[in-house]
Amino acid sequence: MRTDLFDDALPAALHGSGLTLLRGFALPLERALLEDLERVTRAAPFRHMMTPGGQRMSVAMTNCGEAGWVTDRCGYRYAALDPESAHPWPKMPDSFAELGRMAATRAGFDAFKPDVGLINCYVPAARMSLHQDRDERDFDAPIVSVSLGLPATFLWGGLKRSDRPRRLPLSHGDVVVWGGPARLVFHGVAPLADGYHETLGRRRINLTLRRAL
Ligand code: MD3
Ligand code: FE
Repeated sequence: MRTDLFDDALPAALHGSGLTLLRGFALPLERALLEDLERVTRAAPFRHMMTPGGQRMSVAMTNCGEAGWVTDRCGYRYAALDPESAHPWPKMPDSFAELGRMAATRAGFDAFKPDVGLINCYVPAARMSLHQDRDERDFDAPIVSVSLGLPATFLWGGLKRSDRPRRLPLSHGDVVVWGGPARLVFHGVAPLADGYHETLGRRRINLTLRRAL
């Protein structure tokens, strides 16, 4: 039995799931997004954070906006200051906020105003294990995710960690809106396959736009 979600099975699985897949939605904004990404990461460089259990994450992260998602030996939280610099995180670029708003509107969420942009950087073999995003204040707001660079296999689970995840391929420019019943599902990213992307090189960047505070 096939359990992956390439083309044919996907539309049916998406129906009523709360997940809206917008293939290529970020492409018209590619230049602005990459320029703004460069500005943010110059002010707040990618870093490998530590999980509360003491593991160094294979994904490097940074943030922009009113606060940033951080993890260290004390736990996970949103923090107003970048712990590396003790300065506020860089301002959320208009291109990010506008893309988040437009994608959320397409998915049926009006007036989405993200206050945090978490930026993940994957190199080949980097991965993110199954988890829920539950450090945000309001689960009624969706999370908008923007994939850039190398393709990845996104793992889309259920409300229990033990639910077998579906595999959803995501590539450069794809945008996903997770809301309603999809907001608290377990999810992750399979180890990144090696490759080279013409604008981002040997990396995948994922931007998540959130209403966290
Ligand atoms: C489903 N990032 O940063 S984005 C994360 O590709 C994270 O870097 C992955 O999971 C990445 O927390 C996946 C897609 C995503 C983001 C948030 C979600 C899926 C989600 C929140 C709830 C349900
Ligand atoms: Fe997540």
